[in-house]
Amino acid sequence: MARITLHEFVSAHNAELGQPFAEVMDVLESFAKTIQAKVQRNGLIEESGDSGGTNVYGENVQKLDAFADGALTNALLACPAIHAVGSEELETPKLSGNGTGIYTLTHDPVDGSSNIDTNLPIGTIFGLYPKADSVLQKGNTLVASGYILYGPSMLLFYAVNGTVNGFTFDPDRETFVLSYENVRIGEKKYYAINEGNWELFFEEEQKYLTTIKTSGDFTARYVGSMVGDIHRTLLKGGIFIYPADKKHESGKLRLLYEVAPLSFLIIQAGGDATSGVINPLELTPVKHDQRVPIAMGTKVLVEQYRSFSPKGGK
Ligand code: AHM
Ligand code: MG
Repeated sequence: MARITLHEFVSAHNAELGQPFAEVMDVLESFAKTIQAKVQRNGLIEESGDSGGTNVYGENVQKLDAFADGALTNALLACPAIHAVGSEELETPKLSGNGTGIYTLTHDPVDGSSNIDTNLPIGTIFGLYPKADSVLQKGNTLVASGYILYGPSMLLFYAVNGTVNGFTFDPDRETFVLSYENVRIGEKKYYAINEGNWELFFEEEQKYLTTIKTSGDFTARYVGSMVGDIHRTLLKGGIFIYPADKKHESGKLRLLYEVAPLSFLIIQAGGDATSGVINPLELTPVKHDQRVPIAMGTKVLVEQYRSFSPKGGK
């Protein structure tokens, strides 16, 4: 029997969220296909390489970042279910003005940009919030969140109502089909952190890392694309960390676009997340590009990490 498609799954299992939620998921599916088509032609098409421009953080913008940001933001603004869109690449959030929207969606259109040119996994991260006066909402108000992973196969995972389900793009049917049902976080002990920053790490971080490494129980894995690292952490288990350090007092990753949506998903899959020693979903962003330190993974490993009293969180 043919596997259930994402569209069919949403109608059957998220019916209580009605047509607006189904519309948003349709937009995300369509966007994923557009980006996958570009990613597969990386180096062959115009949207390859560095754009020569910089974003609001002064970082280099890859052509794919700029293309993906426009494609997703515009598709969302045209969706009746959407009230506002915030994006990692946008200076300020955009309002749809359609009068029917009940959701705000935040996205990082292409996360892991430094991996685009080397054909390594990259991703899209999204968080779906109820409409509010501001996009600056606590992660605890998320209705749903998820990611698209552009890897050897394309995957879409999302969390809603306490469950996480994963879908694989089937090129024959040209649609996502259910491949990971009711995902619970794995139990392996992988750790993912950019240890190239060792000299910048605070003492607490160094003590923690020395402890887990001398235990002999852990294996290091680091893609450098958060979606790739979180996907492995979800399926296999482990801990992903991007801490505050002496150079980056709030870490690198953005609360609204990366940290809150992926923390929400990992927690719904039975894991845990911490910003310093604070739950990242309890933090109200003070600005849309706010960065926070983050560790997320299995409950046991996050608890162990927290016991070292890492810095940061506000
Ligand atoms: P980006 O949004 O500019 O792609 O940056 C975010 C990425 C994450 O995907 C990843 O976890 C992190 O940056 C890696 O940073 P580093 O190269 O400092 O290890
Ligand atoms: Mg990013």
